[in-house]
Amino acid sequence: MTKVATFSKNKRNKVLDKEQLLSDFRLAMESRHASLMGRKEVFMGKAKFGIFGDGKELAQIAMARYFNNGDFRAGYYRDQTFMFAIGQLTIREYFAQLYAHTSVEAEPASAGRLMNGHFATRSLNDDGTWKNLSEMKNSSADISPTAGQMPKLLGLAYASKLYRENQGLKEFTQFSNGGNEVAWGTIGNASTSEGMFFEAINAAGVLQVPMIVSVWDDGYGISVPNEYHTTKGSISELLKGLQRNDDQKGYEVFVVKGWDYEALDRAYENAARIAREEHVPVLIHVVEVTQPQGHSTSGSHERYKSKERLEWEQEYDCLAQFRKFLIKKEIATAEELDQIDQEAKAFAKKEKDAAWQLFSSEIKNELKEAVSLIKEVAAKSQQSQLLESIADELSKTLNPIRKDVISSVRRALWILRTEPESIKSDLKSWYTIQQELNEDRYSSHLYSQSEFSSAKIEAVDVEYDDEAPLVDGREVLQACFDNLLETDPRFLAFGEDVGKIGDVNQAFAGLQAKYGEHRVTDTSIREVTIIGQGIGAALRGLRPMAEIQYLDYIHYALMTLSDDLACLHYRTKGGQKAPLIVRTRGHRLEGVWHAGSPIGMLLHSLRGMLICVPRNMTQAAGMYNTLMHSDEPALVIECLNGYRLKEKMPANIGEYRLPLGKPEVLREGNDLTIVTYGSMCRIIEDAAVELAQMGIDIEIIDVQTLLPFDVDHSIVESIKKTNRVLFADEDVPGGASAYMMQKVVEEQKAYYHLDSEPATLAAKAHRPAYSSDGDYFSKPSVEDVVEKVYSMMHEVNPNKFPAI
Ligand SMILES: Cc1ncc(C[n+]2csc(CCOP(=O)(O)OP(=O)(O)O)c2C)c(N)n1
Ligand SMILES: [Mg+2]
Repeated sequence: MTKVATFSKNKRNKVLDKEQLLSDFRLAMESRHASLMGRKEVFMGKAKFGIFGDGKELAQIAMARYFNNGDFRAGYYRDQTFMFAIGQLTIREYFAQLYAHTSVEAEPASAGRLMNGHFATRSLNDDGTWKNLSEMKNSSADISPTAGQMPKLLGLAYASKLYRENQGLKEFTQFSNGGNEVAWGTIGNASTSEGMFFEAINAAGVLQVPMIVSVWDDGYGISVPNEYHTTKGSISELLKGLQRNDDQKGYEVFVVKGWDYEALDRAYENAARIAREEHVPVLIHVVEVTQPQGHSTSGSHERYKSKERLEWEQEYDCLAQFRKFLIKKEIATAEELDQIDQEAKAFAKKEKDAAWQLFSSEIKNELKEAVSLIKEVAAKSQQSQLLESIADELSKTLNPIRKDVISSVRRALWILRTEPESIKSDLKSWYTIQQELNEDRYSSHLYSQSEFSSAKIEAVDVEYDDEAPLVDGREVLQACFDNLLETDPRFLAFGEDVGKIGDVNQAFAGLQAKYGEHRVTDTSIREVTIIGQGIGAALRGLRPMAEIQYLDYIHYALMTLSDDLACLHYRTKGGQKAPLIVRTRGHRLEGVWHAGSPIGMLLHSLRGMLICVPRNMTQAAGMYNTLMHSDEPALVIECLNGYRLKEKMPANIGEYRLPLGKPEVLREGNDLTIVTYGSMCRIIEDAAVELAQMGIDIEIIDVQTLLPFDVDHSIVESIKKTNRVLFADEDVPGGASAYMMQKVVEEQKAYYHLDSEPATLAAKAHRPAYSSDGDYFSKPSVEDVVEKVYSMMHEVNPNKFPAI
């Protein structure tokens, strides 16, 4: 693929450099042919779906020219030309993704896990350690939800501000060269209607970070024209108020046509200088962009674009205009450009064919092996005809995929179910090996597989002096955070009210004064970009703690946590990590929006993150210490009602590390096991006292972390003793209590040790009502726990425990 050389300043002033222009033309044509061929591949059945970057070539070539080593992109599915131009995507890799090639070497962005047009560079070495990001051109890993790239874009730009202004970070040259890096965002015109676009745009203006956002405006979002999307039909008109002036900080806003090569070059050169040198954000509204093949392979744009519009799109196709421009300026003749076009087409085809060959030959080999193994076994089987026909049908599959191969083998094994092991053992062991390979291809890397995995962090016990003072819980956290700020310059905390007052419960009290505003920082009220700020900073080697003030407000951020952070490591097959700690507080306190415990919702949407539910601040601090040694993203939910409860101050506050996925037995007992977490621990401990007086001796287990969950299967050991279990929490019925029941009864096979039905006790299905009575009648109380346990014991022995 042709590399684009950088314009030197002097050359640029001459405006046109023949070699450069023709190399840009060649690259643009290669990218265009890749788009045209990509669509055909889908229609021929060689790929499932395609979405392409045709029509955006010129603007992306201009953007790439000013994209330096250390810079980051956060964009969307139209950016193939940009990725080609920065040398981080080859046409062969581009087609490998279209076909879903599962090899990291062939498809480094996602190893076939994402549909085409989802770009990413690999920030990590195979062992999970960081590469030198300052020496690379970087792209964060794309996601499909429109505008979903915006929150992390803010964080990628924010990291430059920290690296420039925080002197303690100067040594981290692997991630930054004095904060000179720009974060480049791209977004479609229609996607700017999303809330997170506006939130990120506003936050970048407030923070004054080097973020350049390009809007590729083709006038449509699939079939819907701009008048439905944007006030005044123009995002730059709408956002005029961003423009900085002599008195006020703000943005630079540029509007430029997507087919005007010279104007694009000027716009991007200026934008890069302003953002890089001055740390001022820039919005570039690229207008008059076309979409020659329509939105994607599902549907055609003739359905919604007028004849006039389609004609205009042909005339103003940026490549047609570029061609006219090159001829007019006598850079090349039409014949010379035709020649380049033909060469570009031939090159794109050669690379496409090579990608197909590599992708399909792997599967064809597997198919051949499977066919010959099935035929071998058919020769010895009673069911040879049936097996032969499976093998024949498989061998005739046009464009076979893995599913064809594996499902045939599985069906052959069904047929062989009554036949002796000896005749089918080769087929079976081949199948086992393939399933292991497929597990790696399609299901690996949900969590860290490196030495920094939380599972590999050595635990250190908490220690106390004889005279350990009793302090408020929040002071234990404060001592923990003080130590983290002192010992790790990469650690920083931010969120609403986290800075000056040290969070609403004062666990950071005094720490901004001690460590400065770059370490402990207030933010505006903008949950999703607080998380994005953390993701972006973590992608660039920092160790941020982003705070969501109350668990009930996490819904605003849930999309980004789920679609971006939780699946980042999985969707890049270990190519990127963002070890962000999300700190929040929840469970019972007061009313609908300060007492929530929607833990099931989090467990279901955040696989890929760790979810820690400490019962007190000592446990929480031990978790934070562990997390800071690991490279996994985590959510820690502290107990809202625990900050003023007294705890003993640990002697080794900076050293002790709580192992994750290890429940703790809070009370030993013989009659029934209660499995719980968080604020419910104290309710159940109080209930245990009452139950003991009734002659019922319960065992209480605090699971401590829900993801991971009891990795050693210790809970079933308790049930082997008590033969009864109750899963109790404050979530809705069937929420996290159901999750725990599945983990223990099914996965740990507690079923075989139960003498009573496994039971759950949760809060009411509605949100908790206000005030203490609201809490009492909404959340499980001591009386609820006592009566639930008693009723279970009554069923066992009605004489000893007569009905209440
Ligand atoms: C949150 C979300 N809603 C809907 C979609 C489906 N969708 C994919 S692309 C698209 C239109 C985007 O238009 P625009 O932002 O103008 O980008 P373009 O494709 O025109 O470049 C829609 C609605 C999505 N991906 N994400
Ligand atoms: Mg659009």
